[in-house]
Amino acid sequence: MSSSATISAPIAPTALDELCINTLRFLAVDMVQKANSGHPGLPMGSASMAYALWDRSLKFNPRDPDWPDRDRFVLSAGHGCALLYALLHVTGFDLPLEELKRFRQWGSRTPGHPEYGKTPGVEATTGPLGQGLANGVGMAIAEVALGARFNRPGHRIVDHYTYVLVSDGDLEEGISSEAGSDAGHLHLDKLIVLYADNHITIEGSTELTFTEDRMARFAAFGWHVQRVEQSNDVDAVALALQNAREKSGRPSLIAVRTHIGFGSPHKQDTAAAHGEALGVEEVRLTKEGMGWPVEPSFHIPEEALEHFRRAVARGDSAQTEWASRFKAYVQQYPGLAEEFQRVIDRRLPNDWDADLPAFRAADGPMATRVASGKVIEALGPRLPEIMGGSADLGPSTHTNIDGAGNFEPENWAGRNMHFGIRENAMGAILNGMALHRGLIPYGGTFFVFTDYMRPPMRLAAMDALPVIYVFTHDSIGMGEDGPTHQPVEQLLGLRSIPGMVVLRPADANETVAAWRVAIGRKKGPVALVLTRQGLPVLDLSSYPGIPAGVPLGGYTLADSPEGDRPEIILIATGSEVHLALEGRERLATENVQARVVSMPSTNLFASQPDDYRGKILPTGVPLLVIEAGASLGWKSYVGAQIAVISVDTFGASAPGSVVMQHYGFTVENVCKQAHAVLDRLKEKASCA
Ligand SMILES: Cc1ncc(C[n+]2csc(CCOP(=O)(O)OP(=O)(O)O)c2C)c(N)n1
Repeated sequence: MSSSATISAPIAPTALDELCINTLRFLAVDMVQKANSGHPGLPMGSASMAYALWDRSLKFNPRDPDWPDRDRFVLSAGHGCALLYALLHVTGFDLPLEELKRFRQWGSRTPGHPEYGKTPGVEATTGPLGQGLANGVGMAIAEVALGARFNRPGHRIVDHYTYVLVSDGDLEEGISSEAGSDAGHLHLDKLIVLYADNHITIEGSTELTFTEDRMARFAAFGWHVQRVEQSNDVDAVALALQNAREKSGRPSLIAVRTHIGFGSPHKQDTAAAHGEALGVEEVRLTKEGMGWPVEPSFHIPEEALEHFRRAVARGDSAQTEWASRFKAYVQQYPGLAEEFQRVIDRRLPNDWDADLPAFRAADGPMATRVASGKVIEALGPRLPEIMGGSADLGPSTHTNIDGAGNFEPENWAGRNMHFGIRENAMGAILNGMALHRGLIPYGGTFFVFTDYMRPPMRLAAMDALPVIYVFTHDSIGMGEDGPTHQPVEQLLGLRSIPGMVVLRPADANETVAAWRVAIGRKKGPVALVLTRQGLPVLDLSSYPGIPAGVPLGGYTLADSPEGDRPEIILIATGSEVHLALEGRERLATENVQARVVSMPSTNLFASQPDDYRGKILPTGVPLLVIEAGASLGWKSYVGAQIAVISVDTFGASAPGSVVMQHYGFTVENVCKQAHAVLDRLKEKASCA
């Protein structure tokens, strides 16, 4: 096969290379052993290929991990993070040895899987297998898109590679085919994937489950594929990397035959090396067998450290070289240079919202998906950093930017993306684009199909990424396609993701306001949940509270004549707001004075101060919630006689008992909360 090559140059690593590789191996071994938790096998087997990349190719500056033109490195097999932490420490990132000794402990910068934002040099949160690979595709897309926008002849200010290290599990996951197919189709030739082909997963040999020809699979996707037979052959890996960089028009997969738990006399090449500490005795035998001092642990030979730390000077000179190129660019193209800085800093231009429409009652009925499409049209020319599309539902999701061209191999300047019917990869690609910086990515599909992209949405929230989702056909109101296409529990599901802002606007004008929230949110994803069916337009002259109310999540859209003393409050979201308004009028004829609260975002409303929420939903006034979705979740509005001990944020990396304690799962807290409920009830009874 012309696109495949096997590289096995018979060159042994130099003594210094070997010393450095063993340093990485044993740092990882000691980290896992000290924590008595983690995955030593992959780091031991992949240390040599990671070393070949980090020592010979990777462009990075440990002293400025966020330098925009650095190469990206994503460890998709996040369970092997001890290797990444070892690399970050020895090459001089702000990750002291002390942190390596606190691997997987409470509050450390070395959590159980890499967490973006927690550790300098970690480019993406990884752990759910396959996601990191698709993140890499998104990063590579961002690189070529920004290159197309900003590079000029003789001035390449965006010019870097994206490297991803994957394991068997990454390639077994379906998302790897979605993302691999997309990357091949798009000719993303600056994406290079190293595959730790160690033939072992948790349940044993890959012979149990994973026997297809992976190389042929990626070659069929349009990738350039190479095989390195011996992972310890650093020069062969370096050569394969060089070949990959020189290959234009295709992303690269380099399958490297690694050995899980390399060097461990009883665990190498077995699943036993995968997910638990080697054990004191096995650590001793492994170290002895490889000529490594058994004590002290966390040993870093001076010679190795000195060699690794050259990365600091190398990074500094690479960045300095880039800075001088950027300086020349500033002189030649001052406007573009300013734009580049602006998008990298995620600053919005002053007039970004100047063309946003205000809809009138006469424009209705209008589906909120249609209104959203008009907003995207208005934003397109003023916000060149917005870029996105749909998972083959563009004509229904109204996600096209008019006149912005298709993003495709012949036109990386295009901003309309066609993700194909690949929702999971779409979500992860959007994350990669956001992680890269320089773009505001968005993606759309039918709301019910968010079930296919929940893993990347969860990670977008965890990483506080500014990704925008355009989800249409938002309820049973979408009609004929039936229950398979009618979302019911999806609203509740999305709202329950910590940090996810879900907005379900009631009409075209609330949709405009919702988009304002989405564009303005620099940290964290926003899901816009939109109707298929037409809805009346709430004219701003009759409902002037909309623009200020939507960002607060919930607001009084129509009040009772008594103002702050309604007899009942009707809370509604999205299309049901119109029903609430009708209900209010009918109730008035029956001498019941109701207030209508439109609540496009329960998440945003929950984050408002108590006094605001108390004003909108005064204590003691009965509530009627109207929403075409699961009721669970609204129970939090039922009253003061309930207390909940729950987990409403993400977890944290530390031993289980410590985490439980920090989150309030203690006898003391159980008693404290019980007393609080009883006291409140007593107080109520004595007032009665
Ligand atoms: C989506 C997902 N499913 C399951 C897991 C649990 N898991 C962690 S590693 C792993 C497979 C290990 O095999 P491999 O990917 O080859 O890694 P290695 O054994 O080489 O360390 C599994 C199933 C996960 N992290 N993500």
